[in-house]
Amino acid sequence: MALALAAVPAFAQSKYQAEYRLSTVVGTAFPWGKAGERWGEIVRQRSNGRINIKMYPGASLVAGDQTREFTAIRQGVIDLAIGSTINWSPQIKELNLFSLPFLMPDYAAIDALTRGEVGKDLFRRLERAGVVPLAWGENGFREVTNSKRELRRPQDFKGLKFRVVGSPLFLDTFTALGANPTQMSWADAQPALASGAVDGQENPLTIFTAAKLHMVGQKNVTLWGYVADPLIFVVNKEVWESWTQEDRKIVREAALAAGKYCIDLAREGMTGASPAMLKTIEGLGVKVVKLSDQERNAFRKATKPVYDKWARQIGPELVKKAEASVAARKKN
Ligand code: X2X
Repeated sequence: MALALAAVPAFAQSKYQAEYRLSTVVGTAFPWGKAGERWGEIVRQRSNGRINIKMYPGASLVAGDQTREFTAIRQGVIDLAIGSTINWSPQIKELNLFSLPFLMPDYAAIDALTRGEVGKDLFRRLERAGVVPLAWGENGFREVTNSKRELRRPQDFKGLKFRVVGSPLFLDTFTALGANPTQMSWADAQPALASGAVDGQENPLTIFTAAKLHMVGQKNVTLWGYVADPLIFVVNKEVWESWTQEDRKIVREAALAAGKYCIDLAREGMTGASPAMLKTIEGLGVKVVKLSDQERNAFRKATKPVYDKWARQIGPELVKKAEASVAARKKN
């Protein structure tokens, strides 16, 4: 019996599924979806097809309700996911960290958090919640856009209707600026912008261009860099444990490679004195406002009470650690 078992390849002894479902919010027109595709490709190739990952963009495994994605991973409705810290923050309150207004002034600050002690703390937190975190990716700095006017000062937000993402922190931030925020999924955001039900939204510029938000009236972009959302590659725990050590290594290394690819894509054309991405967006007939330090400080001040309130909810120790990591960062 023992002999017969030894002759069976290790993977055939455990229960491998015909397909593993990978959830993302957006598809392959976006760095996020491209990273999902890449993750699946590397795994399929290196595992000789043992692990066959199929991507389900549009958070379609949870009927588009991206704030339920994390729960669905835990329950096994989703096998793997690349998720935004924002979308999972209703379940993991510590992930709200990245949404604290003006915590991260630049890319080096994001890296200082995700690659340092804070990143490790957050991965431990996710493990305690019953998922297996493998790597970081990036959606990007979330810039604010609208159909009505240039936004340079907090008072310019007054009375404007904004679509915001699923964490209540965003409701507080936009309310503090005198705007009217409404929470909705990304799937609902686009028709709401098109019909004028909302005036504006906030998202990384890669989302702006790939989703063609200039076609739904978004003629003003303000670069305020108030928050950025990293992405996290995770696997459902039971699925992970059903794989051999060799296959776990393949999936982990592929996630790290796809994560790096995602971050590179998310930052492409965004830096330098005259970033290519801004030229592209201006070429679409969109007015781009870049805030001076002084103008940015007015927003920092206006949103300070939101920062303080949420720092208490996230956990003052974690927030202090994050602030210290940002202060000590090596500038890129
Ligand atoms: O819904 C959004 O704005 C998006 C696509 O950026 C996220 O999933 C956080």
